Amino acid sequence: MALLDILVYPHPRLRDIASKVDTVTDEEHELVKNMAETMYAASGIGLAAIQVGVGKRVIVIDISDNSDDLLVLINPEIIGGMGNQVYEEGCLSVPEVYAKVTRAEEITFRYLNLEGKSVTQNADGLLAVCVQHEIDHLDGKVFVDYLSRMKRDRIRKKLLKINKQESVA
Ligand code: K1U
Ligand code: ZN
Repeated sequence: MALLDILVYPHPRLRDIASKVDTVTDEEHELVKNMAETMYAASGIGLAAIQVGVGKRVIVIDISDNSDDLLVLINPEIIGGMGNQVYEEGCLSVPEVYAKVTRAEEITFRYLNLEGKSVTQNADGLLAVCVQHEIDHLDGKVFVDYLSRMKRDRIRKKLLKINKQESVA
């Protein structure tokens, strides 16, 4: 297993649109293992392949208290949504920034599991937020896109400054 580098906003590859996986092979199994390891090491509850520079529609999520309930979504699609909820979101690609985002409260989503089988599932609360946040990543969208231009610019400048300091240190 290997820890992968997480791209930091405003990295241009976070704007890439991920491609569908044709067949779930050993390559996807290996990617999922490494993504899960990377997510747990970073104390995250989700990670999309785009965030580690891989343009495939693959997501890992674990919202359990003990980090022992990994959900793997391949080619996920939201097929239904109801209501609204506001949640203070974070993102491993936007370190130390938290902001309220409004999303659907309840969703129905469909995906392929690691065995390549199609699964349809309902979610609400944090899982619904996380699935929507991660699917956004696969479509080149970051949660700060929901904020005002002023807030987004402030975050962009702050992270560019930190990145610059880290690259000369
Ligand atoms: O970078 C990511 O996409 C992962 C992200 C998932 C997420 C968290 C909260 C709301 C929406 C999506 C994170 O894991 S951020 C870090 C984190 O562990 C966390 C932040 C807020 C609440 C719970 C966890
Ligand atoms: Zn994120």
